Amino acid sequence: MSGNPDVNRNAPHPDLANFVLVGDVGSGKTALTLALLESSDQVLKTQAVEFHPSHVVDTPGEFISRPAYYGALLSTISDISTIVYLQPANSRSFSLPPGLLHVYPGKRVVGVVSKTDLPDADSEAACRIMADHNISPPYFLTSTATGEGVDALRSFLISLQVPDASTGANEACAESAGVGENEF
Ligand SMILES: Nc1nc2c(ncn2[C@@H]2O[C@H](COP(=O)(O)OP(=O)(O)OP(=O)(O)O)[C@@H](O)[C@H]2O)c(=O)[nH]1
Ligand SMILES: [Mg+2]
Repeated sequence: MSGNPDVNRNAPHPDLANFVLVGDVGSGKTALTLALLESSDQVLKTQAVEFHPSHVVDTPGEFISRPAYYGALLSTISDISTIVYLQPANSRSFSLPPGLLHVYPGKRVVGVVSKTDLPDADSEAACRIMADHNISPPYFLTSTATGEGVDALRSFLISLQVPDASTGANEACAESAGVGENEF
């Protein structure tokens, strides 16, 4: 894992740190990672865990779509405090493995609706799916095609580096989700 401060010093957002993106194959993890980092790298299929500076970690979707990879996922997230879970706006299936967060009950989970620009997007439904699976609001509605929500998510993730901050999410979606605290 690269936590090299010399590398990070040149990053546009040196305080963006300590989170891992998880979500189904093609849910938009790599595109969102690069947008958050303001990287001009090409979005390619993720073949293995990718460690960016400051413990920003992009995972292959196979990590959660194939139980054989759960062990690899667990070891990848072990020393990272925040899990960013992507729920595509046009998907009705929830893909965070059941029980994953029970192994590491101290993790914060940030719910992100990805691909909100798609014609068949239903962001409200995506929020409800996360709420139904005990991911608490706020939720962040994002599109790397339009840039929607990327700055707000980045600000929120940076704010997590200091205690007791939580701003910038889509409140309307959070309210419509109508859930309380999660159990993680
Ligand atoms: N329209 C639209 N397309 C997106 C968005 N985000 C990602 N995509 C596209 O969706 C495809 C998959 O995006 P990736 O970022 O590679 O998805 P991933 O979750 O990293 O996929 P794996 O690495 O296979 O797990 C690519 O063709 C992206 O260009 C978005 O917000 N809107
Ligand atoms: Mg990827």
